[in-house]
Amino acid sequence: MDALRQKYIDAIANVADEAALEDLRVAAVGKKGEVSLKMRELGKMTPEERQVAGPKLNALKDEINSAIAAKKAALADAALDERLRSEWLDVTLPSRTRPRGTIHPVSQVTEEVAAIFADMGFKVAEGPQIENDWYNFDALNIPPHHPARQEFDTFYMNRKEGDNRPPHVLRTHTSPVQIRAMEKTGAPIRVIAPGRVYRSDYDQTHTPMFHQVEGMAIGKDISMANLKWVLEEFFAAFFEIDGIKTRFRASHFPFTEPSAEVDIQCSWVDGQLRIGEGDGWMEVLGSGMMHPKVLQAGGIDPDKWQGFAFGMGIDRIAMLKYGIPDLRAFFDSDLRWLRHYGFSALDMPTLHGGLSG
Ligand code: 2NL
Repeated sequence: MDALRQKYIDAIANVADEAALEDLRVAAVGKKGEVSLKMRELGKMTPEERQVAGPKLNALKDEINSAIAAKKAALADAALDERLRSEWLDVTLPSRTRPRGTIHPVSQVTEEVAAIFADMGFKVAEGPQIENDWYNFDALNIPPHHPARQEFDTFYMNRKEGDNRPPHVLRTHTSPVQIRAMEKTGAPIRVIAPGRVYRSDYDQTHTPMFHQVEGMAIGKDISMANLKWVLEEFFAAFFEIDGIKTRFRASHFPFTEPSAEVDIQCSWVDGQLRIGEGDGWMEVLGSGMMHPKVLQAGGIDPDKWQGFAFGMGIDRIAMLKYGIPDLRAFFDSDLRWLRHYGFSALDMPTLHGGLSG
């Protein structure tokens, strides 16, 4: 029995892992283990022999079991120590930089414009970028073969061979959105329509896709005076200059009568543009009273209702406000440019919070 004891106590001490330890346990005190077999032999002994051997065998079994339990705990401790040694983490390292996007100046300015006009009761209307020629042209008092159609450098969509219907177009302005808004809600109505527009034109100051915001207000007695107040209120809020001066110059658009182009006060100092001071003027907007035919096209009776409308380039006023020199860089998706001119996603423009930080 001493030999058995020595054999297993030594083996347990020298075991390398938990699997080998379990094999040892089975070999010693498992059902058919050596100690268990010895216990079975107790039955063949005389009572006197059994009285001596029984307690000894039980003690041996207990001793082996506790040696196994102790070894098991020691192996688990060693495994944990090894993990603690090998799996370390330097909590003083700077965290990995997470890629962070920025809000494009066009998106930022669109939100600013929407916030300012919302404060004056205008809702935002949206519509398709692919239009039919009725919404893009006819409804705006630009009939087929009218020379104004050529002025817009329109992108036309392809029709199937043999399909002679007039082609769809990429909208050249957001006016069709306003026609659709008139059809949908009727008068009175106050909306702005910001969004992408397309013209086949590419040079220093033109890109084939750009952004426009149009707006209109229709009521019983809406006049040019209301137009002037709304626009001056807009420019003062947008450029954050109280009492900014505007100049209305007579002009012509097919969809408005009378029509006016609007300039804002500015000056050039050391080759730098300053908005809202000096005696220079910068053209920023086209506007007028809605042409009766256009009201009619939108399903609104021009004998009962009248209104003003205006349109301006979002990219252009973004350049003016944020001092961005090159229009074409707007659409290059250059990450350095986007990080430099972009806005934080948390920097949402609101009137009460200041338009932007
Ligand atoms: C410009 C000129 C303008 C409008 C757009 C408009 C829309 C409807 C009816 C009447 Cl539905 N007018 N829009 C009016 C005047 C000028 O834009 O130079 N935009 C950059």
